[in-house]
Amino acid sequence: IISAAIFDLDGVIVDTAKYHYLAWKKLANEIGTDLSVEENERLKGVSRMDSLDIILSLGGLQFSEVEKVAMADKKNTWFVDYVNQMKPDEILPGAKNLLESCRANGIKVALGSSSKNAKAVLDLLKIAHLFDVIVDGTMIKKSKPDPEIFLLGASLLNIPPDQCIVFEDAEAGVEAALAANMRCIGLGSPAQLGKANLVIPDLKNFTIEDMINLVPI
Ligand code: B16
Ligand code: MG
Repeated sequence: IISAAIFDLDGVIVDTAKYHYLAWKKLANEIGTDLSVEENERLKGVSRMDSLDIILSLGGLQFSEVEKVAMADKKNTWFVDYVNQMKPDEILPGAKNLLESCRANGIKVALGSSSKNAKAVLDLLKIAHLFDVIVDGTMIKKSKPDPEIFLLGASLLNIPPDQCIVFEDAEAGVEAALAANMRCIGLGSPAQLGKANLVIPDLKNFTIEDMINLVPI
């Protein structure tokens, strides 16, 4: 049975992934390296400092901890500037509908995002009230693919992990969900998310009936 749905934020509910990419690429260029679209896939679902470490190792660069913190802060300032211009109509197609129908059908709803900006983004989109529990990057020690984020969501909802289903767009997120002993629906390409129980392109035509057919309530 399924009693709770846990949603990733970037790439599932809203396309903030494009703003993360723009801000990281700007930083990469500033320090004399670059970040391709393919390389950027490795940053999805990964914490801010881990993302920076991946960029630096791709570019063969090394900096002190103090310099790295300053770079991560700079990237975040650019990201927040982009996000502040976002409008509620940037919610990805089908996402709000699915959140509302989960609630209408008695399925608990949690957010499981590695982002420290998650609450601010939900407030901007005016959808924070649709979540019973919000778990974000400020509440965890280990980022995806570690299952900590999803296990914390399940425990705050008071629902056993095997009754939870996770919606994820990142490989690290799919791995985190499976490591938490949860079912997982991947949003994106089967080549990247093949480990998920089901991979669909997006939530546009995905209904709660589809979710229930996959795993009966
Ligand atoms: P911040 P998610 C993740 O969010 C993003 O996918 C990832 O690219 C980002 O680095 C991470 O949040 C941390 O974000 O810098 O805002 O704390 O996909 O888990 O919702
Ligand atoms: Mg994501």
